[in-house]
Amino acid sequence: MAPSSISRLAVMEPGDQRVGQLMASSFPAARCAAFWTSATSRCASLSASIASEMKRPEAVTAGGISAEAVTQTLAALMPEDSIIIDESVSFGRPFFNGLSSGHRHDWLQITGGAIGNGFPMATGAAVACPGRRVIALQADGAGLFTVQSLWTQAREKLAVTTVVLSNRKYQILLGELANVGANPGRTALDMLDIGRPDIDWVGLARAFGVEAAKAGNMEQFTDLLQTANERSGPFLIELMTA
Ligand SMILES: Cc1ncc(C[n+]2csc(CCOP(=O)(O)OP(=O)(O)O)c2C)c(N)n1
Ligand SMILES: [Mg+2]
Repeated sequence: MAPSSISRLAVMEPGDQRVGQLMASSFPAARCAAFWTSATSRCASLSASIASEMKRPEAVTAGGISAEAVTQTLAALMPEDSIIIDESVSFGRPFFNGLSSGHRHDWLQITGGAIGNGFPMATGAAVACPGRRVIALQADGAGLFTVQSLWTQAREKLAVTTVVLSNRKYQILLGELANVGANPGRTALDMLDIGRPDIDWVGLARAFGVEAAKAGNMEQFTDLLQTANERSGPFLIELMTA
């Protein structure tokens, strides 16, 4: 959101209906998010009874980062009534099924082909639902479209944990090239690479006023997720996924 929209949002009280209206008018994906919030809340009692029958896994405290290990830690540690924002693009394929063994939660995800709605959706969800922790699973390239949302999260002291999936590339598009049998040259590969220089997500978050730290292995990720859970405001974890 542009800074002008952010300041309009800032004068409203958390939970104010107008926040949803503003989000819907200034960011079309938020309209879909509002729909899903309503749909998922209707399923809450059903998912609660299913979740209570499932055994919650243990957090992973050793080893390298993998999508399965991250899923397990998230399922183990996400607080009751978390709101999960999924813009994990290529990394998070096990997230949806795997997190069903965690506490009862709601799930909001990218609703179409256009990327970049993760950060604003997390921000809007936190404004709409004070008292609940939002956990945003955010691919790095997509996150760069709307990273200024972090400033809103800091200003409004929103309870958002962002996990940036930092592979420093447009991994899914590399996969699409492989799927069509392309043999990309240097120029094509450079277009799908967002390294050189590497983006310092911890520095970026701090610049917007959000506490942040980097996780290079599962021990660090599990520690940082516990730390984030203890915060009342926003926290960003740069998770090194490649
Ligand atoms: C608004 C918009 N711009 C560009 C694209 C094209 N696009 C699709 S996926 C993608 C890269 C996603 O990269 P990242 O978010 O880092 O996820 P990863 O593939 O690394 O998991 C891009 C640029 C799009 N879908 N929507
Ligand atoms: Mg990426």
